[in-house]
Amino acid sequence: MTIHYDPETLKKIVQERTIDESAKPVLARTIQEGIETAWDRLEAQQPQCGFGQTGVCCNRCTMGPCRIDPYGGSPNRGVCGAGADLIVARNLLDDLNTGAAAHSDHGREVIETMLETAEGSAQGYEILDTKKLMTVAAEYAIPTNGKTKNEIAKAVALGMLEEFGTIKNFIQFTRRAPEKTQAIWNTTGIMPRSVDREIVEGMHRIHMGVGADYANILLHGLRTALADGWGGSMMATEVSDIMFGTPEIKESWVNLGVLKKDMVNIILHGHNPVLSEMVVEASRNPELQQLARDKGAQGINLAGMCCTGNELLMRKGVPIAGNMLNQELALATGAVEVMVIDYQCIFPSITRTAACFHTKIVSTSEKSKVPGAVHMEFHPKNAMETALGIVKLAIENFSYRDQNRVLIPGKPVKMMAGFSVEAILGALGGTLKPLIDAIAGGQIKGAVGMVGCNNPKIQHDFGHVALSKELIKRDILVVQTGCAAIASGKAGLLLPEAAELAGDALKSVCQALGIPPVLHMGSCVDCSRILVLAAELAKALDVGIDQLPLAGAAPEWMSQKAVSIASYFVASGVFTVLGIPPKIFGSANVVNLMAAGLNDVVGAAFAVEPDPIKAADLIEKHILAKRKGLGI
Ligand code: CUV
Ligand code: SF4
Repeated sequence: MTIHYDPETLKKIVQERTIDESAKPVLARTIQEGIETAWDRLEAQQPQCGFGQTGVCCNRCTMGPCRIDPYGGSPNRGVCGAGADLIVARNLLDDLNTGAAAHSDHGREVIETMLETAEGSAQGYEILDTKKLMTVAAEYAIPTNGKTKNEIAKAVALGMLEEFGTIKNFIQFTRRAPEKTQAIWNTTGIMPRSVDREIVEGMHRIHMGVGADYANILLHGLRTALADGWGGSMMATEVSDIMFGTPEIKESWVNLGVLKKDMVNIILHGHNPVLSEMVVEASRNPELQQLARDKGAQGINLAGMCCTGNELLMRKGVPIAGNMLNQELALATGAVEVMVIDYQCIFPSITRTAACFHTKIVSTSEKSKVPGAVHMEFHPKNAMETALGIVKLAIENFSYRDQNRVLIPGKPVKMMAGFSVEAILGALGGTLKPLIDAIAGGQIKGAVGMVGCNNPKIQHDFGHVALSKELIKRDILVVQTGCAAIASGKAGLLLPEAAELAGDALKSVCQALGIPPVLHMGSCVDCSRILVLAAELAKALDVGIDQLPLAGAAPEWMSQKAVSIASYFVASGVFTVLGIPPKIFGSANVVNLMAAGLNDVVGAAFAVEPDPIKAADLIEKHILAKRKGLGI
């Protein structure tokens, strides 16, 4: 069915939805052909529920559901007697728990894969980065003398798995934080004890009738978030590096234009690299390459999406088709044989979108099945077999593609990625000193960690790109992960040439080092790399992280994981600006605590500012104040 819009109206709708040039023609197609997308579904949800938006809706027990008048009227208590403060705080902790659990469960799977690899029961994997393995083994006080690589990896894996439910009452990687920051966590009582414990306790605390003190609930939220950032996520990053290699600076390509009309296209979407790394291997299999040619294709083309894409980009240079709001558009190109999904941020309706074309969705995780998908369940012990099977399925599906319906718009944009902390150190000549000197000398005013998703409530990629441009113009270095980094890639900000858009001082630093003014540090779990970088800077200056001229930003966030990330940034001492308001405005007390009170607890707080210029103003003001505090 084709719906006819006059060209001006169509252009206007597309314009309002995205700034991603390669996405625009495909978005227009979805509108004309009635292929439903998140933007359409957001429209269908209007007006969204005001109780939900302000966080005052509670559905925790069967005396409810209850809702509080967000403007202080009646009703002001749920059936159990809970008021707005408690309901809002519990809902927020619920989101945070879910986000911390998602990151950490992903981390656990990577660690289990390393364990099985070390024990020789996984298929196709090896321990790639022995140097990092040794560093981490030393942190865990694991003896390495006379031990084989696999023996050490096994001990590290077991040591980390223990962190999920340990009774030693701290998570090892929290020791990477500067002492002053650790002291704040100890004083406040938010030093995370173990990953699972904080999440489970968080779930306990939101049960009906467990505590009525909103502040006490939110403090535990900070502890849970720290267990994610310095625990589950950091372990996911470090073990992925040990298994698949610590990222090095490399070039690749981004946007829907990375799909190829004459090739078998496989999109790898989701978050966990353990299977997708094997798909990369499988796609190089000579027999499958031949099979692809036999089917009339030039070869096999892999493209990443969201954070699985970021993981593959960082380590293997695999091009990226796009971020969260590109997932349906990638399918609507009609050029995708298979979209492989693991988990998180995958639209549940993705198989409906795929059904408009020949595309097959292949689900691979026992935890994440989707009706209408081909389920090819992945486990470390059958990893290579599964990956080969997936590639073969894609090749066979190529024959069913209707080339007349293929719409691959524009050309991909070049980008630079792979900025792990190790790679940044490498670019600086092995020490942070040049960076510290540049900050102290004012060539770099400060740095911002920009993270998080897309959200159809704001023009796709605009939040990330506009804020990034505004910050670099003010000589503030930007480091990014997740969908934010992909947005910058599409906008050309991840190139050394983008230094032209920076202020003169930052521009000269970037040009001297040959780096972009916006650095791609990886996937969402790799926000832990930002923590490590901040910790190293603080330790070099003998201060707490909260004293550094740093800030966080999540201009287009949507997921519960983003709640956890933003919270561990703040709990680590990093002022963080959100572009999308969190669902807390039904409680003035919760808002005050989050936006101000936390300054006295952890030395940082949140702000909400959707306007990129005003957000940059807030950030710059904060950074200048921190510089003053340091006497620079
Ligand atoms: Ni986590 S950043 S949508 S894919 S959490 Fe998913 Fe990475 Fe947001 Fe983007
Ligand atoms: Fe209502 Fe209280 Fe039950 Fe929530 S926990 S649904 S506020 S009675």
